[in-house]
Amino acid sequence: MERIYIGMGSNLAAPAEQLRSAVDALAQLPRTTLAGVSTFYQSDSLLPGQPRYTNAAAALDSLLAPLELLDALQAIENDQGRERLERWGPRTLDLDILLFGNRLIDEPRLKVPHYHMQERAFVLYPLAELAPADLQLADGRLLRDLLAACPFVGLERTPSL
Ligand code: A4P
Ligand code: MG
Repeated sequence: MERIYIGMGSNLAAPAEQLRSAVDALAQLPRTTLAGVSTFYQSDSLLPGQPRYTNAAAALDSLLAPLELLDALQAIENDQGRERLERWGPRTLDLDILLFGNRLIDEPRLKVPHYHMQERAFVLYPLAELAPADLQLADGRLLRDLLAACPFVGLERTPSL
């Protein structure tokens, strides 16, 4: 059993509803227990001209292998109507594997820890609600140091239920 943290984001088609549906789908994954869900947060898109995002994090305890989990997450994205028209385009649902146990993964389809997490308040602050205060990433970085370097700016808590 490994502890996995998932970053969730949506900026189309009722984003908070999308995240709620995604949480339900995560809870149904085989050989997996949903261990927690963060507050939902709204923020502006990193790319101008897109609708605002709603983001959250989820914690899973799972026996799935990393690529099995990635396949399952992409199936959930597709079920919720994700269309990959352009990289970084608006999306009904984006599910990213932030951390997978204590693994460093560098495969063509999967890089863990997730490459941009350190720059993104909308990833780090939800994650910090679920992870232990002294969490150390597989590459040695401390979550606390990433948070200290990434101000809580532009995030707005939003009702999650
Ligand atoms: N992939 C590699 N590593 C991972 C991982 N750790 N988790 C591969 C999940 N997937 C991973 O992802 C492209 C490919 O990345 C996958 O096929 C998988 O094999 P994608 O989700 O299809 O494409 P994407 O989301 O358009 O690209 P990317 O790089 O994931 O975009 P980001 O970084 O997610 O940025 N602003 C706010 N406020 N909130 C947001 O959530 N998100 C984006 C999208 C831009 N601006 C935003 C937000
Ligand atoms: Mg993604």
